[in-house]
Amino acid sequence: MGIVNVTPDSFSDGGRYDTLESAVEHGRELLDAGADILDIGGESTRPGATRPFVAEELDRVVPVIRELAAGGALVSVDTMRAEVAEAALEAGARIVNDVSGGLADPRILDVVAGSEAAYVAMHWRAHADRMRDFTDYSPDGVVETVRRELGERLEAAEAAGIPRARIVLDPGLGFAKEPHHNWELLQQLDVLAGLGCPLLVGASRKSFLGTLLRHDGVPRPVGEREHAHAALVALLADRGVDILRVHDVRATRDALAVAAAMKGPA
Ligand code: PMM
Repeated sequence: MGIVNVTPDSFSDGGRYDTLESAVEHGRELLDAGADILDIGGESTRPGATRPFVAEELDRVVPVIRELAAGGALVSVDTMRAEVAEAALEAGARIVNDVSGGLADPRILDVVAGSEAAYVAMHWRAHADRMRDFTDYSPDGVVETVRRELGERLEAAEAAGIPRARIVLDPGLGFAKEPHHNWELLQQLDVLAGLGCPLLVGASRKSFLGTLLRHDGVPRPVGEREHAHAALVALLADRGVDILRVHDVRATRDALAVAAAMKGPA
């Protein structure tokens, strides 16, 4: 899944693709590099970000989705809002990627249920301006707690009428998580796979990679985390992850090719 952030303020690529032309061109580049899915988002979820108005979010994503879907791309919309999900589906999106797992705007579950779309439910606890206050995973630890809380979101989605076969789960790396929480979740993805749905993982350019690579106490800047991410992708190849949400599709494809070659002929 290649990322197209149509936002002025994303932590990783804010402002680079915030016009229709640049976003569509970027989407096409990601497809050429081997993306199977394009994830189009109009709201930055970086820690501390403030939310755009609904009209702003709609203006950002709908034209980009319409154009890329019309060109034959499998498009996902990255939104927490029912209204945006509905407009995106009308414009041709076939996946709703909801980082809040239905908590921010529960009506989004009804919108997806009333469509044929797939639904990505990510583990989430609070909006970006407050998520740093929600990193306590005691007493059970992050893996067990995320499994339980994601399980609740899965139940809510099914109760709203979304069949389990259309639901994908995501540990939500970096969302109300300290760096060590992200590593524990990555180490024990099998626990989340036990919930019985495909898994999506989004680690690309995230700050826990920057923290890992810090030098003299300074985290590695966002644009210089790609090699570490490619190494992670290669190591995740055998861990039952179904969808990787990434900025650099080519590096991801290369890492997967290396991992496949090391496994030997099928
Ligand atoms: N991360 C971001 C945005 N959307 N969606 C899913 N399903 N999983 C993620 O980990 C995720 C997401 C934030 O990263 P970005 O600003 O680089 O898009």
